[in-house]
Amino acid sequence: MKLFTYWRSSASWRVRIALELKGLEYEYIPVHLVNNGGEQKGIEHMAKNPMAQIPVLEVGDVYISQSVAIFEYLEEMFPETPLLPEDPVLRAYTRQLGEIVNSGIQPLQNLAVIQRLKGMDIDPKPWCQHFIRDGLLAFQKISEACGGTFSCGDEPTWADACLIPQLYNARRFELDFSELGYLAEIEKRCSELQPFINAHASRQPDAVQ
Ligand SMILES: N[C@@H](CCC(=O)N[C@@H](CS)C(=O)NCC(=O)O)C(=O)O
Repeated sequence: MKLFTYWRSSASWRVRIALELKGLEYEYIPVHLVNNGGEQKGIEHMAKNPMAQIPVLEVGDVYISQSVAIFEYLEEMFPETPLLPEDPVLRAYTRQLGEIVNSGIQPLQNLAVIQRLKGMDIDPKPWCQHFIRDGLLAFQKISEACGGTFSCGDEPTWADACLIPQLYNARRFELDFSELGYLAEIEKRCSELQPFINAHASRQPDAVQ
C-alpha cells in the first residue's frame, strides 16, 4: 500500500495512526500542500482524488480517499486488530466522535478555507479557534460519557486517530487548553503508544522541525 500524505495533514495523520494500530506497512509518498501552488491540486494528484486533497491510499490499481472511508476499508480487510470497539453502542459513539472531528471541525479549519478567509481579508485564527473549541468541547463531553482511558473505552480506536491530530491543530491555532483537561489526558496516554509515536507529524520524512 502507498499513502499519499503530508507530515502535518491531520486527515493523513489519522490514517497513519490507523495503519500503525493495525501493524500494516505502507510506502510514504509526500504531497506538499503549499509548494508549487499545492501539489494536491496538480493534474497527477487530482487523477487520484478529484477533491484535490490528501490522504489517498493506493491499493493495487485503486485509489481510496476520505480518511473515514479508508478506516472502513482497513477495518474490513484487516479485522484482526480492530479500530472499533466490539459493543455496538460504543462503535456508534466511536464513529460519532470521529465525525465530530472529520465533518464538524477539520473542514472548517482546512487549508483551503484558511486561504479563502485570508483572500477576503478575514483573520483565520479566531475563526478556527471558535470551531475547534466548540467541536472539542462536544467531543470531550461525549468521550467522558463513554468512559475508559481512551476516547471511547479502554482501547485506542479511530476516535483517537481523529482526536490526536486535531489537538495538534488546536495548539497550532493557540487554543486555550484549560477547558480540555480530559482530552489532554487521553492525548498523553496515546503519546506513550508506539503506533501514535510512529504516526506523529514530527516523525515523518517530510517533516520540517
Ligand atoms: N474529509 C477528508 C478531508 C481531507 C482534507 O481536508 N485534507 C487536507 C489536509 S488535512 C487537504 O488535503 N487540504 C488541501 C487543501 O485544502 O488545499 C478526509 O477525511 O480525508
